[in-house]
Amino acid sequence: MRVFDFNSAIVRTPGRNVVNGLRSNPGPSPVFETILAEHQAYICALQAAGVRVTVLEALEQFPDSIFVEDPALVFSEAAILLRPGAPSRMAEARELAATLKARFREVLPLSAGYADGGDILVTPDRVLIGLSARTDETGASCLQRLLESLGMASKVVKVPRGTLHLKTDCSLVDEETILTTPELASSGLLEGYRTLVVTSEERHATNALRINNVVFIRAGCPRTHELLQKHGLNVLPLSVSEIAKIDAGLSCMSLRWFDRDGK
Ligand code: CIR
Repeated sequence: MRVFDFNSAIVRTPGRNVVNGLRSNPGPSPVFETILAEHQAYICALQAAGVRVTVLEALEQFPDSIFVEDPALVFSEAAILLRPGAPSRMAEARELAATLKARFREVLPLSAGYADGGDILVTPDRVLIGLSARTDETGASCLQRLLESLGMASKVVKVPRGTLHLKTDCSLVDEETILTTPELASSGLLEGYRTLVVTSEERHATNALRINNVVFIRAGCPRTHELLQKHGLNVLPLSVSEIAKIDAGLSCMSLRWFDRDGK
């Protein structure tokens, strides 16, 4: 089984308050109805790729709670409840606990520090953990211990300054290959992987999402589309223009795993 073979996912419906999600840049607020449409298209794309999607109800008190990738990390064997680094997002992990306990034999809590799922890139032989404004050294080493207890190797890397999460700038598109920015590709941080490098104009295309035999990419990135196609990949562009206004992309809107019991 490949690390991007998934048959199950969890997403959360955006609440109206999603337009007040955290953002690093000022600018026009996203339009709620368009976020909802982008989210719905994302769910349909997951389903069309062969994934059974559980849709959780909106949480109005947590504007960023549609980004379920950040408060948890899931594998076939177990789930880990993380500790998101933004104070307004901390309690989102608690809101996911019951859902995860109903689906996973083991749900392990991160006991100290902070770690966001957006900083965790799962690759076939190791899990990369990015240190960022959201993930600190204590959280990263706690996570390393939990991963070790699950039989997984990991490596801690530094996310470039000014980048929200590790996966803002890179995504695994096949078992050896990472789609990334020119800076990350030349930084040495992704040593051991083949890199496909986006152009500077399309640097926002690096948060792609491989699901089974398809790679979701952000719509409006023709050169990245071509790059991936030339690499032999089946590419599906999805619009995230409104979600991007609150610093989000494609990986953050779901938790994905392969459920071996097919529950
Ligand atoms: C935040 O700043 O936490 C949200 N507005 C965006 C989170 C995006 N998460 C992700 O890419 N994993």
